[in-house]
Amino acid sequence: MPYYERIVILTGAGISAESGVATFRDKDGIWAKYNIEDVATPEAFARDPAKVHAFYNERRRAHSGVEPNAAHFALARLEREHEGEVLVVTQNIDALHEAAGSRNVIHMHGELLKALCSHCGARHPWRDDLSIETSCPACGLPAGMRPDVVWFGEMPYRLDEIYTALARADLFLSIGTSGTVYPAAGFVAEARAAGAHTVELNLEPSDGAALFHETIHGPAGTVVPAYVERLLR
Ligand code: BJW
Repeated sequence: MPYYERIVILTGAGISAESGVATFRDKDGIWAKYNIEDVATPEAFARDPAKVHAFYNERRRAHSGVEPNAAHFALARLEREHEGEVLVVTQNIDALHEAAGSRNVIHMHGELLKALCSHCGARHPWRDDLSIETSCPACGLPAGMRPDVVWFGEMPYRLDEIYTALARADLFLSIGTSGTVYPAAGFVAEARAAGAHTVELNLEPSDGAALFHETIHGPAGTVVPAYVERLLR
């Protein structure tokens, strides 16, 4: 295994599957039970905020019982022990990378344990249920609090930083993502065009599997620790 100086790792729902967090597009995934148009667009929130709050309240409650798995811990170990740069860009809104010890993490689709005030733009750590009656702790106005997540049609967070990191990366790993949601699905092409070696680690070939130099298929909790071990050796 060559030495890589700047590693960018994209993670998706599959890395948290073995922690008991549902994925989106697997046969028993979230989108098999809910319509995207009902719960994951700004239009849905404007039309029926109570339904959208109920969806995220349930996921926030479920989050309190979940723990990182071997894949999250392996990435935290990589950040700790690798001499070069390691950046995790996650599409996940759970807090499992941080719980495992990763520090250099970008949540491009937001965070379940934060709330965002649509009146004043303030962000707050949030563990309780949200409702249309919830007032913003900063501006005091009711009816504007929403989960701090990125819905379809909204701009993902910190894209400038992500594209800068992709342009400098010499290794790009994609872990546990179906490669169906943009712009994340386009990151492999960006990194590859900039000269990075690209590797997919996923349970099965993703939609974009052909774009990677290398593909490793299996559960994240097994293949990620093994890959990290090889990188650090
Ligand atoms: C395992 C495993 C195990 C299982 N081990 N692996 C047409 C073309 C191109 C783009 C578009 C288009 N039409 C619309 C768009 C844009 C749209 C988009 O991409 N749509 C596509 C569906 C086509 N994108 C957007 O709107 C984004 N914004 C944007 O583009 O802004 C630019 C812009 C804005 C405005 C104007 C103009 C431009 C925003 C996307 C937001 C996505 N939001 C969600 C919800 C977030 C909050 C929440 O969690 O509720 O993000 S949707 C959902 O999908 C969530 C995820 O982060 C995201 C990706 O899912 P992920 O992680 O890949 O999960 P799965 O379930 O799909 O895959 C899991 C994988 O794991 C599978 O492969 C399994 O095999 C594997 N797996 N167990 C390893 N144990």
